[in-house]
Amino acid sequence: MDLKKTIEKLEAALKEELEQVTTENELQNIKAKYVGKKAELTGLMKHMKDLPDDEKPAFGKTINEAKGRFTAMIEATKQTLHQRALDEKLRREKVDVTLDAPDYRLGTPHLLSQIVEELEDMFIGMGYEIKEGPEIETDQMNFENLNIPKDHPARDMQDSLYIGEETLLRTHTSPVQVRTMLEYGGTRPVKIICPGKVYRRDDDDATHSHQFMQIEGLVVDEVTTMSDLKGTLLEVAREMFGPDRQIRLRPSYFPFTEPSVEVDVTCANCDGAGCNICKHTGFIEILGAGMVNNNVLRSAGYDPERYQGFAFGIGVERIAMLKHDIEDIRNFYVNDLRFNSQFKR
Ligand code: FA5
Repeated sequence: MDLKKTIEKLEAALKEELEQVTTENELQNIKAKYVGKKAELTGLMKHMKDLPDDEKPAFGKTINEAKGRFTAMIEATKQTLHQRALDEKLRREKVDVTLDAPDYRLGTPHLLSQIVEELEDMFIGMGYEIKEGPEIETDQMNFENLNIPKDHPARDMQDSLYIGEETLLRTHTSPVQVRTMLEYGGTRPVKIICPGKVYRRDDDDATHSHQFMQIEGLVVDEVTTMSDLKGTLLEVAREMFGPDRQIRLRPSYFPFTEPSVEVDVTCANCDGAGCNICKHTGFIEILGAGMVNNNVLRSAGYDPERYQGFAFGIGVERIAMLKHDIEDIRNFYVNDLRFNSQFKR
């Protein structure tokens, strides 16, 4: 047997197989075939016993050297395969940092919530507490305690949605004022605002909705005057419509206030000169207000000889519409993102 030739043949065959190999599993099989226990190369050692003693060391050495070479060739291929797999993985997972980021749609509070929050911040700054109450109210709280008995014509001013004989969806947030006065029991001053949803049997149109939002305010103290009310409402007008706004109080009627006023603000569009928006009056109506009627104070346990109060009720949609020139109140309720997303905070 020509050992050298046999090894050369094996080496050539191994080389060819290593050039073809693509996976580590295949490489494992090749390793077993060429340098494993049952490999042809390993089997050549069996011929050693037939050789004269002086040839044995060289024969063994040649086989061991070949085994070392074969193993090194296999190991090098293993490294190549490994590197190739790594390159492929990196290529697949490559991040193109020059690509545009995905367009995430960031949410924003609804315009009505924004206006409520702005007004809440302003009133908290003036020492008011925020009070909330139930949307399903008793006739007693919604009307009777506000000086509107059952047969009173003023009930027609607020068409109501009754749920039972004595329960209804509140038509305004004024019952929260009643509840707070009753809670305080006529013994301590009140300074609150009540934001929330209210409901009326109004037909929906561009300026009316059967459900809308109000913020009402109530201050009851030992010395509370109409000029306090006026100063407070001027602050509201300036916070909402800009620092140069003026207000005007017009006599009005609410059963729960006496005297009652309607409050107009100078038109932000024409600055009071008169334009289409303010119907050439220079003013736009924004809310109702007045000094709390003595009957209301009395029925909540406050002595009108000692306490006076003022109250006001703001329609939140109305403010939002004036502030942002929105023509139809129904835009607030249809959840059209094209509308809502215009009012990013
Ligand atoms: C009241 O609800 C009184 N409680 C306000 C008040 C409180 C006056 C304290 C005096 C003292 P009025 O019905 O005018 O008043 O409603 C107040 C505001 O709610 C109106 O100025 C208007 O902006 C808004 N509003 C009334 N009805 C509707 C409706 N159907 N849709 C949208 N907004 C409305």
